[in-house]
Amino acid sequence: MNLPIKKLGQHNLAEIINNQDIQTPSYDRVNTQIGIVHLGPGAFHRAHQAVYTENAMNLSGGNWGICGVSLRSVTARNILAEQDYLYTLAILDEEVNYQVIGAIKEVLFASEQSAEVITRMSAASTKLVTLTITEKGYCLAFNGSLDLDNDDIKHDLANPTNPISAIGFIVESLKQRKINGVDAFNLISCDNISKNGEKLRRVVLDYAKQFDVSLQSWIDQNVAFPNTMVDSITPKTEHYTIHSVSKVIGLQDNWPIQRERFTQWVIDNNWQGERPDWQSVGVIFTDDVDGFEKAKLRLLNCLHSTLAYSGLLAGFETVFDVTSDKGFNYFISKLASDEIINSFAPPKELDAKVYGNEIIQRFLNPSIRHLLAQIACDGSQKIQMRVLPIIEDNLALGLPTKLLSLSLACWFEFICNALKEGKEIIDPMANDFANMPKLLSNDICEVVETFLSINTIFSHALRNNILLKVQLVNSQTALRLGEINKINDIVEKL
Ligand code: CS2
Repeated sequence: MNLPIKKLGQHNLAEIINNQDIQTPSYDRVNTQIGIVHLGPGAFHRAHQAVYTENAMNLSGGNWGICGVSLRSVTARNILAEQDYLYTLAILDEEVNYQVIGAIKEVLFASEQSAEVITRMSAASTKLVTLTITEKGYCLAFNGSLDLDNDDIKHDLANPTNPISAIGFIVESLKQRKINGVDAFNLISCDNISKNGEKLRRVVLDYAKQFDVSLQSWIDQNVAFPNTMVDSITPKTEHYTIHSVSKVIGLQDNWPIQRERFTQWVIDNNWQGERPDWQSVGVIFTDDVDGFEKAKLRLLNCLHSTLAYSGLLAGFETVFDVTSDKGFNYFISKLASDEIINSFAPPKELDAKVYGNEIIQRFLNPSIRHLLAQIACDGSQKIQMRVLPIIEDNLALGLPTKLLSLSLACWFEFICNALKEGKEIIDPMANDFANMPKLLSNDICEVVETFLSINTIFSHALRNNILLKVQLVNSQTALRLGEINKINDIVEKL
């Protein structure tokens, strides 16, 4: 049984691992202070932002230790606390590399430690608060404002000093900083949301306004909310990951992270404030985040969701499996070339067609076992960021939408099948779908109308667009009648 990666001084760690191919923290980890609080320290944070911060400290030092705040699950805190918050990053590509990450110095579980969370977020030493809380964590109403009917928001408005939402923790700690004369921290959203910083700013200000307009104004004047784009394919950790990584490093790591080699972080550069030396380790600071963000959300994430729902309908399990199928590869390649790459203005340094082809090659990484079921979660939120904006833009520009409609119809059919088969639907709207009996209808026009009637997902314009309706009905009919495994035949007949 391997020694646990536990409370070891870093020199012990490097000596014990004794393998120059495995990088370990080279900064003075023991004496590095916490300068960042991250809300939602899940797999993606630990594979992406924490690694950039680790590399920045290895290169340039600085008190940029991370305090992770788990809002939903106590697992992260319990497992990582047992190993001094150290974990291994496994980069799986043509060659495999391992790096022990020490950037996370503490993890708190918000439900049990809310006072400690606010103390940490209110401390002058905390310069940045970063977030990966998924689309639903922003508690967005359909018009982009704060959803005041959201259960977590209602709780926090009634219990502001003992919040449960990310927004509640952010505003309460900013209030404490204002009262104590401590400068505000800056907020960096790292979620797959278009204009993520602007959306975060809107809900934070809306929430603060419910209490105190002077606090709202202080936040508006003192907190930066840069937009960002984040990218690295990061499958969830599985048992085989724990076993294989622990065997390689010779220590028991109960929560390593696996990721592809490709990684990208693009941050709006129009803000002041302290930050780790991210720029020196590859983070792109630019004034055109919008171009990078659209390229990534509309190509990688739209193709991901398309493969998730169509691939699961066809019985595939992973991104590699379904992308290796010629018919499905043809479908997403045609979707990208015919209906996505002309729907947005890419940044000047990026060729959209080349970028799209490179993404499909990334999906064909045989070392990455990325479960379609993981991508299929939260579809009601994700399609609003990665599919519907393309349909809206293409309809407005007179560009084709039939393959986008097929992608959307695959999600419809995925939900309908799950309801019929009594399978769990992992989605904030799961209960809503279960209370829509017309989704079980054999009349596909009725099914499409029922989905389009959901006004927290579909705009009035989309709901009443005849062309889209016809394309959705044709697509879902083809899915029900045709052989989904011959998706290229369906694509050609549409
Ligand atoms: C995926 C993303 O689960 C999903 O929705 O599409 O997590 C995707 O792996 C990342 O955005 C890649 O950067």
